[in-house]
Amino acid sequence: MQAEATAMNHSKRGGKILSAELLSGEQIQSAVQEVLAETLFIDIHTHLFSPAFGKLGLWGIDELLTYHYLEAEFFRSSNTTPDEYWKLSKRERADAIWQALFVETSPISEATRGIIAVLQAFDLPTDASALEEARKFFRTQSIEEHIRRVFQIAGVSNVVMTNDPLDLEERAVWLNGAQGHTNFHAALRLDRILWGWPAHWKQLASQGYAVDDKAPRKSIAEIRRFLADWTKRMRPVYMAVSLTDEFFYPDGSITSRILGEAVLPSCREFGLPMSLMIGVRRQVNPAIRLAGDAVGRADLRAVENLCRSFPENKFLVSALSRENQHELCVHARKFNNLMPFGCWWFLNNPSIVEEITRERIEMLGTSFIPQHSDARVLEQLIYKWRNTRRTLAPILANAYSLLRNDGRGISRQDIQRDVNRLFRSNFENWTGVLAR
Ligand code: RAT
Ligand code: ZN
Repeated sequence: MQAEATAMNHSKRGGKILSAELLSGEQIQSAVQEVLAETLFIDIHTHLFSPAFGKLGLWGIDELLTYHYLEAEFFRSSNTTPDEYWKLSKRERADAIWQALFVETSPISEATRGIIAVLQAFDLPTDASALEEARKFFRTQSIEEHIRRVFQIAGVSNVVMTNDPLDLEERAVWLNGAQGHTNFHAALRLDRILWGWPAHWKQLASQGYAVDDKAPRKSIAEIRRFLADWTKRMRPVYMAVSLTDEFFYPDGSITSRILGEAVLPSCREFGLPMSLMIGVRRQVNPAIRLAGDAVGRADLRAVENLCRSFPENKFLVSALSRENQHELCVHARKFNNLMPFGCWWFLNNPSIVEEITRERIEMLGTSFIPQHSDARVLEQLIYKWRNTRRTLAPILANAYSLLRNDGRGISRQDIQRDVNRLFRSNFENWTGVLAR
């Protein structure tokens, strides 16, 4: 009787598996793939901009090819020196990169393969000797419609931008009124304030905030006033900073003081999480500009101290070093105000994403956010999310197969609930924002 009922549960009705039916071992894999393909994700950290920001929003083939991940690879495969390269126009740089990394070599690295996937998504030649056809295609797109199409192909509904209130171009747009795009959300990025204070406090002073280089108590109140003004203006979904591998809390530095006395109290006041991206080593090779940052292992006791000292604050944390991933999971088990997110930058490669995500599932179940794209150029959403889905499908399927072998049936509904949590509701609940 029971065997019969189980067989029924495994059966397909009219070819379609009903969502509450228990899946067989073979069905799990395709159900996971389908659910991942059909669920629209929230991309919680990008460097994209809504159309209101005009030229700040990057898209098209020349921007895609001059992505700093590809520039780093270009200098390894070309005799062009950085000095020579920076003298070229954007178009000439894109041509040089195409020639070196796509014509003279097979584009098998993660970042180069991504370009191929984007070209293929728009039915453009992936093996052309020049870029004219691709350029013509992008030239004829209108941005609003193109954004809709890219989001649809990428399977994302909402993206979070990175918004620097001290960037003059960006500031001008914000001062002009809200950016008002329902699918783009702001994140108040505080690098120049938190670690760049000595070089940037004057900008706040010139805007009428009574601050000085040492950020004494009086300045702290003024920084909070600045954060309140910008929170009102941007309506961010979180505040954020990227920190070096040497970051520690508390350490008596200006960064530590502004974080603990101004930023975190403001986050509490406005109900916003604080995103900490930890582990960059800035400009180890300044000659290659944006591509010149590296990675270092951080001391994540800083995160432990923050989560314990500020139990009312919520922290979204991404660590750049592979060596920090296990302890980040352990800290998340200790502190429920800590949400690990993403496989950031140098970690966003299938082999490493796989390792990190398996570990997170084993240690945290579904209480983490597996990935963000970090896209700088619109169409990167297509390949980055395609790769995430491809890498995650077997990992999730394996987790469900193990569970099934251990005695718990799995339905498509269960999978849908979990995928929603990982790629949507963990973020929605954490930020209190219900994405549309
Ligand atoms: O991944 C990147 O593109 C880096 O250059 C950084 O922008 C990093 O993601 C950051 O947000 O600081
Ligand atoms: Zn980023």
